[in-house]
Amino acid sequence: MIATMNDAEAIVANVKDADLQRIGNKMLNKERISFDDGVILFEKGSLAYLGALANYVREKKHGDKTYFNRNFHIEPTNVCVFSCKFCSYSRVYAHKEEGWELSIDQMMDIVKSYDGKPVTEVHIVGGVHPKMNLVFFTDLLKAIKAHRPELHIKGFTPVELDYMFRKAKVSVEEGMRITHEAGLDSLPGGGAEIFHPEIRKQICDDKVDAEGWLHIHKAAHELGMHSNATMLYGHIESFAHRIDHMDRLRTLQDETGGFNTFIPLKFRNKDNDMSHIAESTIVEDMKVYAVARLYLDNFPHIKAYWPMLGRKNAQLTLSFGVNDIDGTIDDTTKIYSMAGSEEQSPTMNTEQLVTLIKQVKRVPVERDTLYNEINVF
Ligand code: V47
Ligand code: SF4
Repeated sequence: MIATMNDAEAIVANVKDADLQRIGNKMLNKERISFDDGVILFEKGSLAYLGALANYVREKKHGDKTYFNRNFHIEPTNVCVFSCKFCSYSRVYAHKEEGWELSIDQMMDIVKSYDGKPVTEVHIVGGVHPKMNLVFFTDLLKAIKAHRPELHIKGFTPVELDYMFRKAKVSVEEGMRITHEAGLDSLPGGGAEIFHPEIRKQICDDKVDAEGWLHIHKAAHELGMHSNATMLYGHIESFAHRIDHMDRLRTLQDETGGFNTFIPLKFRNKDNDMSHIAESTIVEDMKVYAVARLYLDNFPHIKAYWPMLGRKNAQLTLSFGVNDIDGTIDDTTKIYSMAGSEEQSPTMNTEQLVTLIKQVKRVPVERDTLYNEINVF
């Protein structure tokens, strides 16, 4: 813990800048902060100030509890029709011999390799392969549910879903109903990047836009499904673009209440078309987590994705508003190792995750995807 409630009150009372004091008082009085307030926090907030406020909010909401889950990933393909400039992972369709594409049987072999193991979630996300269509994925979802009905399937970003639905010529609502009925339980947060068109045009011009992304999550929420949201930060975006991104999410959350978790994703610069851009500092990373905790007052959880940040930095986030560090993962994702993360083979067993959390004096809680508590350590 870096700050208790009294620490937060003291730090707000003593801050010299009038704007920061006004915003700090809003936080202490549980008032929502405005768009401009969010930008000011990035512009003027010191690491210590933002950390104290974010930790105050985190402890009000969750005390010391820090959630994790037991999950594994399936990445059906890294062949992709799109060409996001930050992506180190995809192989364009024209060079698909450099990529992988898994059959339903191969993916079921992965699922079966977890038989008898206490995983609660499979996370399915990958590139957009033109031959992997709605029928292919609904067959996959049905096969997983037939084999292990209680396994929660969190899968597909709006980038993949938008492409599937268009090719199948179904509306977003119809497509979400079909995938949900086939077994899709919730949506992960990917594909959001930075919503603002000024940035989206430069980093991922050809995939689903902000309105399309939000439409798909809204349709999922209307079916009673939950979902996550990410933000890819630390490249060419401004502070206002980050707040714009969070603001669009906060607005949809006011309407539907369907988001569980917000996950800031630090841009990693290895082997992609944006490698010339320096990665953000650890100070900036912590500020992003803290401002997210302060701005997204209607999001229950803020998650640090340890395979991307590294284990020690993930520990640090727990003092900057974060209350979830994702899952055991079991070396089943390549997205971050290919983009330059220090975690080249991301696996932690439950004991290691529990130790990581306990080392920084928080209480590890194993959860399922919907944050039902399974075990408090
Ligand atoms: O949308 C791609 C990101 C995302 C890079 O919902 C990169 O629980 C950094 O969304 N540097 C996919 N990031 C992963 C994702 C995710 C991960 C963990 C948990 C959840 C969840 C969702 O990965 C993409 C993109 O924003 N990404 N390349 C890169 N070079
Ligand atoms: Fe394709 Fe996703 Fe990579 Fe973009 S980030 S190129 S949509 S795999």
